[in-house]
Amino acid sequence: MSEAGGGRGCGSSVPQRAPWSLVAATAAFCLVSATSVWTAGAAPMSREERQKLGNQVLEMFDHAYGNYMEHAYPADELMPLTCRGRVRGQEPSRGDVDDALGKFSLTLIDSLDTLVVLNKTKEFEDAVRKVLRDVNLDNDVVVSVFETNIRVLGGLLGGHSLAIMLKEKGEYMQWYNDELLQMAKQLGYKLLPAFNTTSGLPYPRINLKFGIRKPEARTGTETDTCTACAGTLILEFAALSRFTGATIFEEYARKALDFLWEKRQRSSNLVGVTINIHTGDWVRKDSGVGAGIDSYYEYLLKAYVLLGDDSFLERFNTHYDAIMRYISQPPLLLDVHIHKPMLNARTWMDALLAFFPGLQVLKGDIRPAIETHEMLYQVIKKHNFLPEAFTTDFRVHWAQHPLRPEFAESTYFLYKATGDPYYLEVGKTLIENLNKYARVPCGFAAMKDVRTGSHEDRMDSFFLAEMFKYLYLLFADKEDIIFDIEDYIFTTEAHLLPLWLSTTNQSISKKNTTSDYTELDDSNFDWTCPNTQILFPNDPLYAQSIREPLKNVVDKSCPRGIIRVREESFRSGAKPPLRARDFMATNSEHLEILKKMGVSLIHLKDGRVQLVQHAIQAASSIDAEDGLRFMQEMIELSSQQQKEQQLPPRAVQIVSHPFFGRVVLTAGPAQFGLDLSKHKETRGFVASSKPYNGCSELTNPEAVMGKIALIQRGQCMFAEKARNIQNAGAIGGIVIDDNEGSSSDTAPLFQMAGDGKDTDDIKIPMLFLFSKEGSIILDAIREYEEVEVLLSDKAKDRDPDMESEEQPSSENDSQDQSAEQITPSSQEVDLVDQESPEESSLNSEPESSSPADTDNAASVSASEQNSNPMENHETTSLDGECTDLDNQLQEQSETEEDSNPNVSWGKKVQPIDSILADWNEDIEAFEMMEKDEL
Ligand code: DMJ
Repeated sequence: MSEAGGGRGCGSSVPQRAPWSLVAATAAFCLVSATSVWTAGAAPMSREERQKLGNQVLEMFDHAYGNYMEHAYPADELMPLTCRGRVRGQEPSRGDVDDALGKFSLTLIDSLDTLVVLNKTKEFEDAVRKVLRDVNLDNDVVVSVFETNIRVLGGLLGGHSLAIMLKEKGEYMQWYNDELLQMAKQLGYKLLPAFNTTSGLPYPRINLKFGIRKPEARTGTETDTCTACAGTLILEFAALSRFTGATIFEEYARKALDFLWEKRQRSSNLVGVTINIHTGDWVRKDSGVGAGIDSYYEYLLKAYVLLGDDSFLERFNTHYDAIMRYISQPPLLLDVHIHKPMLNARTWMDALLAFFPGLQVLKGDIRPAIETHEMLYQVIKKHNFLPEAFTTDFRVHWAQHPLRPEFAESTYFLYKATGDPYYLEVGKTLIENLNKYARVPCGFAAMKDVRTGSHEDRMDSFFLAEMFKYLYLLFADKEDIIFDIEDYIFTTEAHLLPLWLSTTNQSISKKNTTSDYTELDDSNFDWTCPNTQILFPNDPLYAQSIREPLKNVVDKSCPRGIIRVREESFRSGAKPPLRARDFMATNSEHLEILKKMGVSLIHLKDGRVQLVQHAIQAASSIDAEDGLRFMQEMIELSSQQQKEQQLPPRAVQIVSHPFFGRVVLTAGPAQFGLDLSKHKETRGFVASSKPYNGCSELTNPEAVMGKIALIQRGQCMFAEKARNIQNAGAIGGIVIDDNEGSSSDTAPLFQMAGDGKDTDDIKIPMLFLFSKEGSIILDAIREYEEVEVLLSDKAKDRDPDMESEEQPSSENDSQDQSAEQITPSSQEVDLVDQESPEESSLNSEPESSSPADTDNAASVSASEQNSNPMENHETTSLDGECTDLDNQLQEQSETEEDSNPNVSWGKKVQPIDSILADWNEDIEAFEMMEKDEL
């Protein structure tokens, strides 16, 4: 590793070459010889094993890239379950996520520099030729400015950077004449109209052909953008300017950054998630380091590294100080309000923040990086992947996982910083999980639900741009890479830009830059570039000693005490504030505390209680703030509970050749028949019923006997179909949506309801698949005839045995059937088979209704019998032990189901619905109040 002598961060004068010359190997600079001092702790990994893992990464990359090139190219992305390209407009819209797709062979461009890092120079040369030959940047398609910048502009620039490096070496790319750079410049000019705002913040979207605001453009009416969207341009734009000499790009990106800096909340030094691009007002005033903000911070620090401009470091350090003061609650990183930074804005974290430990390594703040990374790793160990969001007590909040690379990125940087082989083992686990759970015959599929192991037909381009780079580099030695990685900086999409750009075409670097600072606050440099002696006081077990106290933080998590520990100690001596989850309406002490906080309890005529807060009635401003937080926690708690009470989806896993369990489809459950969450899975070959709609006695009972019958949705009740296939001897049924093109990727799942009568006679399990997932099975039958599936609540782990397993009998079903109880749940249900899925959504978010409280007070309603919504969960004992929350939630939902035994025609039996409606009103009232206050 290079020491980057003369690095600005350690206090020398203005850099002659690169300000920090590590960066691609980030921590190397600050933590020079950590790897060489390693002597104890986790067992060192032999060179042989590291090479083996590196080769495994190469093989996985070939599987992902090869399938993309064979089955999807020139489309933007591969759909790994249906093994074809995702072409925008030809698939049901997935909303914003599709804005990354510009019909410009996104995955190929995003993969360019990965090919070089992985030593696939020949393939790189071919790929560059294909980009030059096939890619059109002038499509009539509206794309995200942010995504196009980081993935396409970044991809082209990364490709160019390594193309010129290879050319200089004299073997490959000898024909190359800056063609990728010319494309990048063309794209840069296409993005510039987005900056035509008075603020200088870019519009979030642009039409590649028509720009913005012309009628043909179909975009330009947006008023808001996310902070990361406006603040993640400087590396690519500055590189483009410096490579080409066209200064306009760097100027525009700087202007946007200057504006964001001006708009930071001055007392907290934090920024919100969303900003109005015309007025500069914060639209969302919550602030964290994950979704919506993440790479804004990343680019401030990296802009300093790449461009050597002190003002970026100063800004970063100011924000970092605020992050560590308010958002960092080690090992957690929790969003807060920018105006009230002591107030948590959420009780959950998103997966994007997993990049932050890596950035902390670059900053040189290793301890919290180790802590947060360890916490994240434990969440991964629990769920195999990092769910998109998880709660402060580490339960799943959003269950999907689109193969994000952020955790691998942080793992790589922490390994570079500490040399601790523990991080190699972490990387090994990531590789194993990807192969075990995400690998499908045609690539790697995103996880739709980490709990069930079901897949989404999606392989995002960042998986190739980032994941394979970081994993390969983790196990590589210097000599395994054909160039010096330390001469480059990673963009947020892991594209490589050469550090020599810092001294090229510098003319614009000072122009138009607003900075409040003339002098740097040198004390910040202590943080920025810590002395290795301090970080590793000759202690090779340094990282381990930080991880040790966190060893069981996830398993032993208990909600109480995790949130805001810092705040509680901050008021040492004082009684900790009342938490919403502890509140009991019958506890007189609690009522007294409520009063002090300005919260009053109103008994409504219908038997419910309502909580209303008037800050002005609080005993003190601290009590008022506690009250505000209490109300907010109540609201969070309620919406969290709603989510937890939703019945999780089920899984249909294809286990026969050549799938061997690799394809897992998300299925909706039924309110009748065998409950797969309580019983073992059902496994069997599939057969189509005749008639296919299953609405009358089957004419092909011999074909479905002992098998899992496929039935088409429509014409009659779900229960009727189930009875008909059961009578024909089927051991299970899969209803396939007749709505062509429907998919669980785009439509919310629902439960199949009974027919309003007694359905105890239905003993077999029934699952619902949308048409796209259903056609994966139908296609498989066409191709392989014999297709065996497993119906379960969670996909079975794949192992080599699955490939050789005999077809099991369905004996488990017959044993279980007698014990089967129909448990109508309090979920939204699809009562009528012909109803459209959208009308009855299992996952739909509550709609807001008009504010109930004209006093601008926050109000919260709950059923009186359940005035402590978490009462059933509150099992934290005094000595800090917790019982298993998941089990309790399960128990709770079972109790609720039992007390709600009837599901009847045309009526959603959901007392919870009315409660929810009240809560929604209250949320809005609460938000209004907050707005007024601010
Ligand atoms: C990538 O496209 C980039 O890393 C971006 O900054 C946010 N995260 C995605 C992958 O998760």
